[in-house]
Amino acid sequence: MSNPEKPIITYFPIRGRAEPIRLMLEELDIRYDENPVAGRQWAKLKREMPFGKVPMYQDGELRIYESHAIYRYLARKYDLYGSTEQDVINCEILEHALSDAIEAFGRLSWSKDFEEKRQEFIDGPLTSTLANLERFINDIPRDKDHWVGRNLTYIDFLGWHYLDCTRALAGNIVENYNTLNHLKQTFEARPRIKAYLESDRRPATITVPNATFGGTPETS
Ligand SMILES: N[C@@H](CCC(=O)N[C@@H](CS)C(=O)NCC(=O)O)C(=O)O
Repeated sequence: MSNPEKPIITYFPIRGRAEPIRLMLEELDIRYDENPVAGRQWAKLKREMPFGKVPMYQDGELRIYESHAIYRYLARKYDLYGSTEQDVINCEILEHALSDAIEAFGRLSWSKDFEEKRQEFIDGPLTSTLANLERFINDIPRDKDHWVGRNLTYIDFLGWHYLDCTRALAGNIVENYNTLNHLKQTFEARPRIKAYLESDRRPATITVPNATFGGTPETS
């Protein structure tokens, strides 16, 4: 049965783990509501969340917790999970690799020694992650405009989000990686994605105080 209600994203008013969800809904042209969590409201809501965390995604009767369960739900529902077994496997490999990479970014962003650790992070984990991603995707079946296979998958969204986050730390570092840079540019040129990036629907804050910056790819 079709769902006449708009899905609802419950999350802090930042990009963070909800951003790939927003990007997918925007590209699919699905209208959604945001339930931004703020201040004291969080203490109450936290007790209602099974793992004390957000995002939560509501789609009709469904309440989905855990960001990756949400990404995969959207991928299954909207055919963004690859069209061959090899594509599905590559999607899941990249999903986990990107998740590790973004967790490391988050840990650094929260760190009290952010400024001291920043360059070390760029020269170490960030550079090796970008090189590994570039090498891996150059080796798997895909066309030049997609991370995996020949069609859009949820990895195009997770991958772009990760590459976009690197700008806050390391400016144009992605430009050193031809394949990643091409994927980034192709993705952000998609008309609905471009419109979203330029809209005020997009939270200005990436994740946490040390890694905040606003604007669109064109301006920041
Ligand atoms: N494994 C969870 C982690 C979620 C998570 O850490 N959420 C953070 C925001 S990004 C949160 O709710 N923090 C508030 C808290 O822990 O009180 C997921 O992927 O959804």
